[in-house]
Amino acid sequence: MSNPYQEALTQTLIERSFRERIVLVGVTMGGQTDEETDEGLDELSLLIDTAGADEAARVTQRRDVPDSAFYIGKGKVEELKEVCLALDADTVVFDNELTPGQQYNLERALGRTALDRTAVILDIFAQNAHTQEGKAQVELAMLRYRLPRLRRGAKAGLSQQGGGIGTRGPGETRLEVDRRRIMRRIEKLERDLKDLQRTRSTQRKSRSRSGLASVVIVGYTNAGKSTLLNSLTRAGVLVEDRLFATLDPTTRRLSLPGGEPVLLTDTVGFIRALPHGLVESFKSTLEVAAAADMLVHVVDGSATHPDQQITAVREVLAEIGADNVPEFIVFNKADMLDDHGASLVEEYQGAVAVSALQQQGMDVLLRRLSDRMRAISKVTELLVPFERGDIVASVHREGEVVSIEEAETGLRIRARLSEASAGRLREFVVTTSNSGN
Ligand SMILES: Nc1nc2c(ncn2[C@@H]2O[C@H](COP(=O)(O)OP(=O)(O)OP(=O)(O)O)[C@@H](O)[C@H]2O)c(=O)[nH]1
Ligand SMILES: [Mg+2]
Repeated sequence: MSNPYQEALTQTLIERSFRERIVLVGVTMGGQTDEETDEGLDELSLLIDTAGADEAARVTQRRDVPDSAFYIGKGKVEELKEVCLALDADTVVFDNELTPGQQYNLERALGRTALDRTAVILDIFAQNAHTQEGKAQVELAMLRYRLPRLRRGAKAGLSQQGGGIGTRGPGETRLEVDRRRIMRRIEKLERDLKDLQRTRSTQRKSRSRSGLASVVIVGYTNAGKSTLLNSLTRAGVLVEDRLFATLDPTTRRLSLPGGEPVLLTDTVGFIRALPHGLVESFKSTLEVAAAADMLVHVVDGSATHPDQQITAVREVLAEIGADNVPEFIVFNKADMLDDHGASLVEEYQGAVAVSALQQQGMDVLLRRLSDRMRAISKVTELLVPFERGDIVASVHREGEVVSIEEAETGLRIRARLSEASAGRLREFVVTTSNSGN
């Protein structure tokens, strides 16, 4: 990569966690249960494993509110230090988001790197970004995360505490220079990404001219989104039992039974409390979901709490403005379930259960998707002169007629038509409205 800053930043985070032994810290707040904290730590452990490090131990605490200086209590900080010493762990990772101040205080008190969940997710994203856009988005997210955390080197920071003479040395100046440089880089990345976004929206427009509807696969990370795209289209997208294996979107054409072909896109997965800065930086990738005609929401049916994953995904969808796009829920990994997903399908109206890996239930999925696509296609109103029986016939052939009534000058036909058909018949089109569903 051309930019030394990104390289250095990525490198720091990767080196920090690479094959390191890490102590996980979980805090159970007010209304939470210990079980929830444990489940959070299980997921953090998976994230850490994906980032290339190992869990050495877990330290937990129950609190009403986070301690402003250390997040956990001072006694807990001592305990944490002892655990780190005993296990020779040189990094601690909090499942909660730390403020830059808390992170700094913890590092000083523990003499070790203190990270939070966001830093681990950023690290994984940095390892998995491959396209120019993906890399730019990750770099932007990392810089935004690092900026408020910039310090003079730890040692300089300690010896120069207290202000006054000695604090305005070269260390301070370098910090300011670093800060300015990072800010300039952030602005440049924001500009570049805006350009890429413009290109993307132009591409989207030309696609909608092609008349193909856009179906976007969304879902919790590791739910099997890429496996589903592959098994439906032989796309050959990388599938791994790791979190965030996919960062860059892939689009393939998919033929639906008895319907028009659609464009099917696989994209980045979501996770509980996806860092806001990351969502913000990934706007251009996530936009495809907001602009979709239909979301195929893939859920890992074998997860401990599929409903919580659904909620987490819907929260991110709302954050990116995709919460009004029709959603089709697909419970995946049915092969792992005793009832093959029957109870989940019963609970979620209109959902289907499949095994993308074993290609089970794919025909039902395709039929249901085709039905849903027809139901959401737009209702076009046409006014066709009485003598144009040929046009009436082609409306019947190409679309689904909702109603026909006689008007003064001809037949008023309301029909669901593809954009392509509506385009061909445009001289007869009066209005187009979304029928919703
Ligand atoms: N048992 C079972 N495993 C599956 C199924 N579908 C996918 N998997 C496995 O689940 C893991 C994740 O699959 P992916 O397709 O990479 O999941 P993804 O949603 O694209 O994940 P990210 O891109 O990382 O967010 C892989 O190990 C797959 O082999 C399925 O139907 N049954
Ligand atoms: Mg994937």
